[in-house]
Order: sequence, then structure tokens, then C-alpha cells
Amino acid sequence: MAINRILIANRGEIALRIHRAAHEMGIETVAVHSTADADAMHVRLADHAVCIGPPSATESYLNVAAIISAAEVAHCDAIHPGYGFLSENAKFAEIVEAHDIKWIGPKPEHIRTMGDKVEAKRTAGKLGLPLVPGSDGAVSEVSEARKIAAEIGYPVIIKAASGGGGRGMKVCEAEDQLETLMKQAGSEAKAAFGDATVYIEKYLGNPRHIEFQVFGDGEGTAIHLGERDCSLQRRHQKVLEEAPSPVLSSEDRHRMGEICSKAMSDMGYRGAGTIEFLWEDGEFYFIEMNTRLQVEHPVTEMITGIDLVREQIRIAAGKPLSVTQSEVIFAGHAIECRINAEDPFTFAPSPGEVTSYHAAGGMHVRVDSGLYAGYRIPPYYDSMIAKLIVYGRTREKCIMRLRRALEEMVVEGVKTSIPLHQELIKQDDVLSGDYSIKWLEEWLETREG
Ligand code: MV4
Repeated sequence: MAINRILIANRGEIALRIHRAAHEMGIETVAVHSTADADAMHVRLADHAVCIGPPSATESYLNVAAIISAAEVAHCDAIHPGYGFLSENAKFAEIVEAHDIKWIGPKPEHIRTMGDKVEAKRTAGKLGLPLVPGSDGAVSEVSEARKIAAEIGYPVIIKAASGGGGRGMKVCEAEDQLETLMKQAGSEAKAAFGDATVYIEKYLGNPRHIEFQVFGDGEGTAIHLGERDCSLQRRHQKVLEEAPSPVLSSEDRHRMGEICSKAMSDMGYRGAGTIEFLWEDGEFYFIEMNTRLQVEHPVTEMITGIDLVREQIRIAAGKPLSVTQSEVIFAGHAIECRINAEDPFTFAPSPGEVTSYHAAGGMHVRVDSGLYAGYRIPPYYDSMIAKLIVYGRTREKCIMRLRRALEEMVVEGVKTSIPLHQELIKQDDVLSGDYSIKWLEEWLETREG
């Protein structure tokens, strides 16, 4: 049952994050990397490294055969997929397990269920999670769509079953647009995901995105670690996340947290998961579940003191969760800023050589990053180069510390989103926590510069 050597099937800051948890548990690590990442920090720190292909992700970090071969050759007994890449690929999880390698992740059947948004919603409903009013499953006929929309009232949103993360959605304001938008949504979904299946929901005009972190042991024990507010997004990319949400009372947290952990317990969920809700006027509506560790997991770690990657590894090794629900104590406030190598005004990617680098430090400041002076940020992957996570006993103190930490960060040679974050945390609505999923894009339109 014990895990002695983990293959980390990822790159960048999350590969480092996994390496750190493993080493703190006395577990060896094997990095895999593309030719473009030979000089990356995750490759330098790991105990062993295997080159698995050319820069293109399809031929390296998504190359199942190359990753399984690397795991066999390097005698790994477990694979951690991180986020993105193969992390929510049920087939890959099955292949890993078929090779007698432990999959540090949820059961493949649960990954598959939650990957299909129609199935996910049906499952969530059965498990007692509150849903957005809408169609009961897929909608194939326009006549059926008309009937449902008339019942729930306009505006409605048409979503692709294979979509997720905001891709393939159409908002329909009135019945005369329904047929056109249904057909558009279907054909776009077919082109993008190879699946034309769509479903319909009541469109919520001004919600917040609030997600609950859950953990299960796969045998019916499950806990929640509270929520994260991720409403500040641009084009479905999160920019800043915080925990707890500025709008939830501890009663709200406990009530919704209990509903989430009960659901995970009933389904026998294993590992880390995130249940995403839209929140409007004090009500929660389930939208999707992510069956992976998330980028923003450190804010949860900061307010609970629990190492989420360590819990993932424990569960994969057949050990129980290290805490019971009553041992989970929420304290203080944490905010994460995602720092991207991009122009802070145009958002154009800015790869290239980092000529100088200094990470912020001091009390309650955490920087998760594989950057170093002289590192060349390759142009082939995601532009996120660092996460700055700051803790404070109150939200106000957390923001003061965040301002100080952003001042300290030095990344030269490429453009970064640090100036964007500095400006963002000066805004009254951000200071007061009064923002919804629309706030950031609206602010960017009115911003000067
Ligand atoms: C919605 C919605 C409004 N009403 N569903 C976008 C990503 C995907 N996870 C779900 N999304 C949305 N679903 C209903 N019924 C608005 C969004 C949405 C959104 C949600 C979370 C965070 C940012 C967003 C930005 C635009 C739209």
C-alpha cells in the first residue's frame, strides 16, 4: 500500500508543489518534462527526471504512452497528475491503475461522471445538491427547449454537456432567439468537443462563483474544507481568489459544507474535489464539479493549516484522512493572486528570459513558483508563472499584507500581471468584497491606461 516514488505528470509551480509534499513525506519524485522544460525548476528539484517528448503538450504532457513508460522505467508506484493536462482524463486514470500504479486522484468512474455536465448535474441533484432550475438532462428538440424556457422564464442559458469552464455557452433573452441559439450551441459544441449535446438552465444575471473544497477516502468518509470565492475572472480565467468568501456567514458555510460532504460520502468519492456553485441573493446553485486539485487550493491550506497534496497522497496510499470534520478549524483570511507572464493591459502573453527575480517573503506570505533569474519562460504553455498567496487574521490585514507583498515581488525581463493586481486591490468594490462574476471584465473596460 505504501507509496515510495511518485511520478509527477505536470510542470511548473504545481509540479514543485507536489514534489514538496512528497519529500516532506519521505517519498521520492520523478519529474517528466518536454524538451522545452529541460531547465525547469521541477526537473532540477526532482530526484529523477525523464524527457517525454517535444515542446507540444500533445506530444509530451498529454502523451499517455510516454508517461506510463517513464513511470515503469523509473519504478514509480504512483502518479500525481496535478491540474490541467491529464488530471481529469478518466481513461488515463484507468490506464494508470491497469498498470498497477496508484492513481493520486478520484475514481475513474467519478471523473467520467463529472466530466459530462449533464450527468454531473443529474448526479448532484440525486445527492441533494441545490441545482439551477432547468432541463432535466439533455435537450435535443427546439420544441422541448421552448417548453422548458417558458416554465423557468427568460433569460435562459444553453450549455454544452461536454463543455465546462465556460466554453460553448449561449445566453438567450427571448423565445424568438431560442431556435437559432440552440442550433448554434449544438453545432459549436459538436465542432469543439465532438458532442452536440446541450442542456438548458435559468440564466443567473449577477452571481458570485463560490466553490467548496471536499475530500473523501473512497469508502464513505468525507469532509469539506470550506469555500473559496473565485468571482474575479476574465474570460473564464481566475485572476484572484480568496477564502473565506466575503459574503458567507459561518452558518452558511457549515450548512453548505455539510450538504457537500454528505453528497461526497454518499457517492463514495475518493480524493480531492471542488464543487462549484453560483451564488445569488443568498442561494447556492450547483454548476459543475472538478475532480482534481485546483490552482487556488493554497488559500484553503492557509485558512485550515491542512496540506491538501499530502491528504491526496495519503488517500491514494489507502490511509485515512488525517483530520475529521470537527478537527477542521477555519481561521483568518487568505488571498491568492495569479501572476501571469502577460501584458497587464492587453493580456498578450509575454514569454522570454526572466533577467531578475525576487520572491516576496515575510510572515504569512507564500510564493509558489518555479521561476529563477535566467529562466526562459517557454511560449508553449499556460502563462501563469507564479502564485502569491497571503494570509491575515482578518480580510483587511490580509489585503494590507498583499499590497506589501506585491511591492516586494520583482520579475524582470518579461511583462507580468503584478501591476494589474496592484491596481485591482485598490478598488473600493474589491476592498469591500462587493463583486460578482461580471465585475472584473466591466472594470477592465472602464480602466485607464
Ligand atoms: C452560468 C451563468 C449564469 N447562469 N449558468 C461559466 C463557466 C461555467 N463553469 C459556468 N458558467 C456560468 N454558468 C447559469 N445558469 C454564468 C456563468 C459564467 C461564469 C461563472 C463562473 C465564473 C465566471 C463566469 C463568467 C461568465 C459566465
